[in-house]
Amino acid sequence: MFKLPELGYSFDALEPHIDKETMQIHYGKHHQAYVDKLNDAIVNHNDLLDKPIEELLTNTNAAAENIRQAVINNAGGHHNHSLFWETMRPTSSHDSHSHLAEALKKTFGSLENFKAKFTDVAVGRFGSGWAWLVDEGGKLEVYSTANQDSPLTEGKNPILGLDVWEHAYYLKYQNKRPDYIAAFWNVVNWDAVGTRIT
Ligand code: MN3
Repeated sequence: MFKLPELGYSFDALEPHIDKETMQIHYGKHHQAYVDKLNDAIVNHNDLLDKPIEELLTNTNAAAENIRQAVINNAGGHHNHSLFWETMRPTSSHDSHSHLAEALKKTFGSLENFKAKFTDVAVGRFGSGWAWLVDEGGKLEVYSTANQDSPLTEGKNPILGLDVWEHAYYLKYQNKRPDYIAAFWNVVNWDAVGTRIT
């Protein structure tokens, strides 16, 4: 059965950009609920129980029709959030800006251009969803998905993701999604993102 991954830092480690209470609820309630609902959906499906989460998402047709949407939603929710926690690091730590900076510069012209494009996509996602930097066969791309839909289901490898559901920012930022996105850049773990490039 699936379970919550270790967070790797304390709930207040991303303050003041991502507040402690949001982290407690987001990780402990929202992410936990995706894990629980995923386990509930597949409990009687032995063929799915052994599969890694990535495989559930790359081949959603392997799930029986009556549980398929639950798998898409909750395996997506579990994988997206697991990646999200690892995409951030405590405000006290620093990163080395490795080969990722070069790749972003090559694709988007500059890091600032990349951030601007990503921000546009994140602000523009109507309703709930995620903004992504994906690696598709060595080609970097920015786009967004609705709900908990995973880029893996579309054959794209997510290397940086930002949750733009209101539950990710409403307590601190209320309706000001752009302020939350701007704050996010202060806690991005560029080293972790860089290791995900294939
Ligand atoms: Mn969330």
